[in-house]
Amino acid sequence: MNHARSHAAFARAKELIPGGVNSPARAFGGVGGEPLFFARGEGAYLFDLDGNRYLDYIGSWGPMILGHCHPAVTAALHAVVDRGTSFGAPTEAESELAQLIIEAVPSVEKVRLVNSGTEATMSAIRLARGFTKRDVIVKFAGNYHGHVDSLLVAAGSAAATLAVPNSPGVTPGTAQDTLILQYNDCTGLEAAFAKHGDRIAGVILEPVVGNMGTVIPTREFLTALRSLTTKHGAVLIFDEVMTGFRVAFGGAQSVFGITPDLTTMGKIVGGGLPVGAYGGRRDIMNHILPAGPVFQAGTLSGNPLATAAGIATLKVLRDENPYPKLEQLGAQLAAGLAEAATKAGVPHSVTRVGSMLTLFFNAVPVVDWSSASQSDTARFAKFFWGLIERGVYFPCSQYEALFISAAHTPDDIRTTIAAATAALQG
Ligand code: KE4
Repeated sequence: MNHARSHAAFARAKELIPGGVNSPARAFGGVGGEPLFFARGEGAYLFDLDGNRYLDYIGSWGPMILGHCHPAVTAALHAVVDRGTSFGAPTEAESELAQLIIEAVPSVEKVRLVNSGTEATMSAIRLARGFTKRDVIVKFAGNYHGHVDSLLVAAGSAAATLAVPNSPGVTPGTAQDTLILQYNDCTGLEAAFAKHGDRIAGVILEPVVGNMGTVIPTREFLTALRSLTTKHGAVLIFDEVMTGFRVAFGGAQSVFGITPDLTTMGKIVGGGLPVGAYGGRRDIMNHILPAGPVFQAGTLSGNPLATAAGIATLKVLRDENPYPKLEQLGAQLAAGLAEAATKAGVPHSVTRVGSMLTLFFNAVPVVDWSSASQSDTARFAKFFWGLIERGVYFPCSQYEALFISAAHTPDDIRTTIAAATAALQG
């Protein structure tokens, strides 16, 4: 495949933008080589600058659950763009999107719209601290919640010791109020609450992890989270930026039947435009300015174009219910990838919830970061490029989930499995 125009575009971008990309996830750091530059998307497909067509399994890292250029979304944008792109004043569209979110996610009684998943999680953490008047936030290794200073941290020296920064620019003072535990570790969770329970403002987690590859919580873990946070008066925050409207219309909380106190959202809720949201219990949300004292603001929050795309997307999901189809396509792809890896004699496991899944090049069951991090990333990189050469675009890291859209077909899945089989034999 010819990638000459992507190569030239990358050379130019590197002179203008740090690393030539506006988000490191796009830089192909996990697979080597240079990132592809794209010209357009259409349904399940992306087209790069050199005209190569790919079946797209990144879907903009989750938002494009309907596929690219869904007619309802593009029509909604055309209908509003001539009325003005931003007013910095309330519009009815914001209440319409808020109502759609509240009707879809029962634990959300009130919701605030922001511009990204990071803003949503940053605000939810500040709110949990303001509501409880406590400082400590618990997170889990391998969970990513955006580039929030207090969550860009590494585990302390031993379990249940407070964290240290894992990025320059994050101060020890910021990191010291964060506790990192192991995902699916009920014992560690109980020990942390026993030691710090009266200081824990909130616990934030991905209720299905996508950011170490797809990792599924045990029922015991989710039950322990809910009971311990309730017992100690800590806020349980489900970061559903990725899982919201992805694994089900009501998010992971509707799949597992666990009710968090706050939920953060992003990606799909904006239909590909910049929307984040955080919402939950009315008594907590009413602490947010101007209803309450906890500060949070944003010039473009609830932007008319972004809310139009979000409303159109959620209405299609609500009224056309593509989830049974997404479940079938997900099961078909997961089985096909597992069969291809078995045929190739490659140690692997596949984890999946609905239309988000991961093929781990790993002989052990992946249940947390310590098992995920044993994956064979070199083999993944070879597999990734073998798929690119066959017109299939998987996430450019072993530690990301792939996403199937409602625009994919069973034939697309068969094509993908054939490409994976060939790539693994190569
Ligand atoms: P954004 O600020 O990127 O909109 O959302 C941050 C975020 C928060 N919570 C979860 C569970 C997330 O997955 C994310 C962002 N996900 C990454 C990819 N796994 C976005 C890709 C990127 O960083 O470019």
